[in-house]
Amino acid sequence: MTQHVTAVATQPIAGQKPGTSGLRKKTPVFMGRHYLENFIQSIFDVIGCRDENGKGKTFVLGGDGRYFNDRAAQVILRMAAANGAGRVIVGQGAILSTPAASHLIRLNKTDGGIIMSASHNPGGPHEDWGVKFNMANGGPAPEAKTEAMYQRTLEISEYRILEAQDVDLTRIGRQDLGGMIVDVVDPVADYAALMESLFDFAAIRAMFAGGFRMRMDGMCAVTGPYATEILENRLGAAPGTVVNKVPLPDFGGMHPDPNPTWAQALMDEMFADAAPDFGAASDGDGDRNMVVGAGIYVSPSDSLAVLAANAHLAPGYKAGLKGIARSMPTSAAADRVADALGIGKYETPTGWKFFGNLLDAGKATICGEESFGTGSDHVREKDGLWAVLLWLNILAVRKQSVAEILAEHWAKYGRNYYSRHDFEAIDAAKAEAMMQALRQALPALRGRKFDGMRVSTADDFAYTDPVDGSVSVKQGVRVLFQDGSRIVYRLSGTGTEGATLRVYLERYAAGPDGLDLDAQAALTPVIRAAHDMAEIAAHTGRTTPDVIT
Ligand code: VG1
Ligand code: CO
Repeated sequence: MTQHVTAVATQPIAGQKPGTSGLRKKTPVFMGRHYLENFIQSIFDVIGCRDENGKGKTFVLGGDGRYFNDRAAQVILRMAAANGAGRVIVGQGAILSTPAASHLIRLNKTDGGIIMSASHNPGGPHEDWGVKFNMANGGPAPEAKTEAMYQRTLEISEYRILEAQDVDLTRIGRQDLGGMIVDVVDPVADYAALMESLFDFAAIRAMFAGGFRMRMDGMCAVTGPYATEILENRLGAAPGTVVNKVPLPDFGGMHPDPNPTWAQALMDEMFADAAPDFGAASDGDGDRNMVVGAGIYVSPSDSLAVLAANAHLAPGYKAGLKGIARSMPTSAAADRVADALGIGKYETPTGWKFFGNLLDAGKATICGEESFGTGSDHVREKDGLWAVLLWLNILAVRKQSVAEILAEHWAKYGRNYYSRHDFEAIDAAKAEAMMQALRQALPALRGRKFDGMRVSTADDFAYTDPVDGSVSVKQGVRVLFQDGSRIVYRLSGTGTEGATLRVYLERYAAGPDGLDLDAQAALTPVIRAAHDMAEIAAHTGRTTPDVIT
């Protein structure tokens, strides 16, 4: 077929700088003239669509089903063809959860993939849209690559696009797009097979058959089809276990961020009389998870620690773990497990891209973030359903409730009380000024007392990757106290409006007493210290957080 490639003249557009996880903007911004095209061309310019022998590369394409994904997918396909790519594997309906995309990239030994998602940010014509590139290992592009893409957006003068009709993304099978192969695949099948290879489906099936009840909230985002196939069809969970299971372009108006604030309905059900045994929710693109037991919320930091301590109970991890990695703001609960197991522990900056090297090098097997993200070396993204299934596998083997498992965990390791307080949509300049003032105050903080707690060290977290030596600075201000308590301050890198200040609070209780307090109550002095030290009210005008997790 003759190619009709148009080179469209364009100009750099300011602000196309990827954040913690790709480029996220308001949907109308992305729909603006040349906006998507400039960024996609910049990705292709940095990654290249042909290998050194001139052979077209293979990419994966999919997204969380949000508004504009369908049209963006057609643009991306036409641009991939025009830039010389040989083949693109697309999820049917342009749907792929982020972990499923990561798996397809690896399974098919492709050259990477493009994921259309703004993850936990709301979707719709007036909400958020986003896109990111994952490398051939299945993981988010490292900072050096995203920075190169950003630099490219600042000098771009044209993009290449094929003149062609839309590809039929509803039809599974092979199609041609100007000489490029487009393979439309079932978004769920390969991912479900991967899960079956890791977990004891027979044991989980027996647990459901024995009357175990679960609620899974898909939040009208991408997880629904995956959860329905795996939990209801393959594991025999009661029909209706998965709710809000159809991905909608606006997520049904829900905010697909699985935390106690935004997954309120699930929380209410899990704390009511006759609550199910286990509850879970996932985010827009299926990489996050919140897990809840009957009458008990599991903080993500604790979930990571419990999963790491019990992973050997699942077939995929029976040989044990090589190491555990957590993002810096995540509590040290996982470190205690690593110490007890005598394996490596790693502390990385926020964002899954920093785990990739540790996983590739075989230094870590399980990774986690306090922001409801857990995953392992089975893919190179965090994986919401994976965490839910590992919990189910552990529950099936231990035959205990979530509450009992947590109580035993804390009795053994002590408890890291933990919470994150978010102050949203703050004036960006004010938030920056607060962080700046805090950084300047760091040297003078050491030895000072707040609420009876003395500061032992205070710094601005910098990370040197142990595998490739790359350095990432200014990753969050952290203040450690002599009693083991800790406060971390950082600004979100995924928002699209103003600034979000995240304050991470932690306090350790060794036990045996004081292990079952309410987290906010246990953290009261740390919360007060956090406000005093950073003068949050004076800088931002805020005294109470918008979201508490
Ligand atoms: C947030 C979380 C971070 C997570 C990132 C992407 O980033 O804090 O832990 O990796 O979102 O998650 P930030 O910069 O806003 O704090 V997802 O599920 O939105 O891709
Ligand atoms: Co996500």
